[in-house]
Amino acid sequence: MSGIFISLEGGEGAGKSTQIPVLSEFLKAKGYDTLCLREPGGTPCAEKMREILKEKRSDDKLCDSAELLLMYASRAQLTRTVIIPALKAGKAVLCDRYDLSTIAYQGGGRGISMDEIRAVRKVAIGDFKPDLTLLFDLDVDTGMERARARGSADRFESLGTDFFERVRGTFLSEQKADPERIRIIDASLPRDKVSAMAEEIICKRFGLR
Ligand code: Z5A
Repeated sequence: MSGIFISLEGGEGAGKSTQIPVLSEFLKAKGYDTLCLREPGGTPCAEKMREILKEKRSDDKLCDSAELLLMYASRAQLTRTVIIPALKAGKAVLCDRYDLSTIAYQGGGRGISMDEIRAVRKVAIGDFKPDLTLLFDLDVDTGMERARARGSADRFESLGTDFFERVRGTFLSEQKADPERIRIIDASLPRDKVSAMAEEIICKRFGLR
């Protein structure tokens, strides 16, 4: 595949969605045709799964296994019908969250074992992974404050501080285990500094000038 696949990861309010259009413009200026996606979602079917995943309801609470399976159903659909064809066409694909979010949220946050996650991942996407993951790291309180300022909370945003501390801890330990592919960015910095750090990492990783 001749394209490049970059995922953006981090806790809520870390600034991923803010950076995606900036990085897309940056990559366009380097000559890439870009495609910006988000997870869960990104195709009409996967967006329906996203709705179920984000909806807060008291009559039929989503159990942890259903949540895991839906995350991977959405990822399978997006990966196989959109991401892989785009990479084959030479595009730069930027995705707001990908597989590392499942390890952090369903693994670290919910407590689902890595053996179970690996088994479902194998069916959904096999060994496919991003070429580069930018991990936007931010302390939980600041992230929650930023997200709260946006308005009403969805099913994930309503989870407590302990949950998000576990998520952050898992992101950081995964980064330590694979530091070449997962690159950390201090998301507490001003937006333009965050963009500059991300652009520098992308240039080094893909040999861009
Ligand atoms: N989830 C999961 O559990 N398992 C999975 O496998 C996957 C996902 C793929 C998707 O929610 C939820 O699904 C997510 C995890 C779960 N839930 N949580 N939490 P989403 O897509 O709706 O939301 P999100 O991915 O969590 O994004 P977010 O909360 O919108 O965060 P963000 O995109 O990183 O932040 P942002 O929107 O760019 O910025 C937030 C605010 O901060 C905004 O007002 C910005 O203007 C401001 N901001 C941004 N950057 C800065 C800087 N540098 N300084 C100051 N202020 C800033």
